[in-house]
Amino acid sequence: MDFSMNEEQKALQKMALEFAEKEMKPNASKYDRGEEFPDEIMKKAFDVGFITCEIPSEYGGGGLNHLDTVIISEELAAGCAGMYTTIMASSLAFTPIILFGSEEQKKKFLTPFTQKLSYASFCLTEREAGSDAGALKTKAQKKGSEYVINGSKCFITNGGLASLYVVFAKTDPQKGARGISAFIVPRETPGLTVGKTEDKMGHRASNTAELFFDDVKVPQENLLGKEGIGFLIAMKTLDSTRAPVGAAGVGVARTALDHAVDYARTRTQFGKPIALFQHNAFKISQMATQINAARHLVRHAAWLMDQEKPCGKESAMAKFYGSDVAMNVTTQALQMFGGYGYMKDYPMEKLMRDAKLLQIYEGTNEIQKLVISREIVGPIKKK
Ligand code: COS
Repeated sequence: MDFSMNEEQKALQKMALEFAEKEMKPNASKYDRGEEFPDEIMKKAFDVGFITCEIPSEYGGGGLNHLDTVIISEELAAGCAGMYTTIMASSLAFTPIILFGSEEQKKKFLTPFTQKLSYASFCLTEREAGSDAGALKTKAQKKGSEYVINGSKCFITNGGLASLYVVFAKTDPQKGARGISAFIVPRETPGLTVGKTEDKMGHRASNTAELFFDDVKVPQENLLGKEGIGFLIAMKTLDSTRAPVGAAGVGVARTALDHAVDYARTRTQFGKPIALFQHNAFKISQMATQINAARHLVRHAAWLMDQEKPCGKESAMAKFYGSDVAMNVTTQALQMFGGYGYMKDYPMEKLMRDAKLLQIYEGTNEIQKLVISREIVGPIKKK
């Protein structure tokens, strides 16, 4: 086993860390408070290639593998989880095209993202179909050489800004999950409208919106793969994008621990720095150990993907453990700050709010546990 990073990965990590320190951290609070979209930072993120880092190089992207991506994800989320979400949400929408798109679709739909800053959205979730993704109700009816899409989607990251949407819809409602298909829908398509922008607890520098599809017509060339494999496309995509969410958890937790250690070294109570109290020393050790364990799970899942080995269980483990560590560490670290941790003048409360969403999006942690247990237990015949 070799846990060391190669020279390229070290350079990537350095670049992402410097970007997070210089561009993200100093501006994180401003964009969070105003729930403002960080246009300026995203322009810079585009220029250095983060937004298109996963698009294969033949279409103009960075062509990074999964291990590279989780290394970057940790650094960017350590800078600001909201901005990280904006950057990586486009990758979530690129992934189904990368995995299942034809050569023509990849050229036509991925290349423009590498030439000019724009965003993409992955549109699976609906009001009545969150964890139960197979129950989605948006329909796509074949009429001649077109599909006509009707329905709505919610909680769509980049939803209000995207120039391209990957939309999951039922082409055969009788067939349940096997009746779902995936479509590439450009923003300017008539009938596609953006609804309410959500006012969120955390990740406030990211845009989350509702979408409506009212007789939205797309040519049959925009179908990804073939009819009926939409659910498989969504699941394969999520298998490959969940480890980066775990990595984001590691990044958020790491920043919280760094602040807590700095504070504990300098804050004096009862005549000595609070880091010298055994209670805090134990907390610091536990937080650091959890962060290390989460990072290993994340990198192992990414490594499996790069080897094209099965990784559904490991990706789910990386996602749920990494985000649980973020929640636990931010809560413990805030507690060490006492009253100061609760105040908006300090970075701790934002980190704790941001950690929460990592336990929910890209599949709740309860869904991750279901995925893991199903693989361990295997099929059971009901009596
Ligand atoms: N890879 C390949 N195929 C998969 C798969 C995977 N990871 N997961 C499921 N499938 C296949 C199954 O093998 C099954 O195929 P068959 O119909 O050929 O038997 C089909 O998909 C249906 O699977 P299953 O019966 O397990 O579906 P369920 O409705 O029970 O749901 C979960 C499965 C819960 C895992 C799924 O609904 C899920 O991931 N939900 C969370 C959605 C989510 O993450 N939303 C976040 C929004 S995106 S930000």
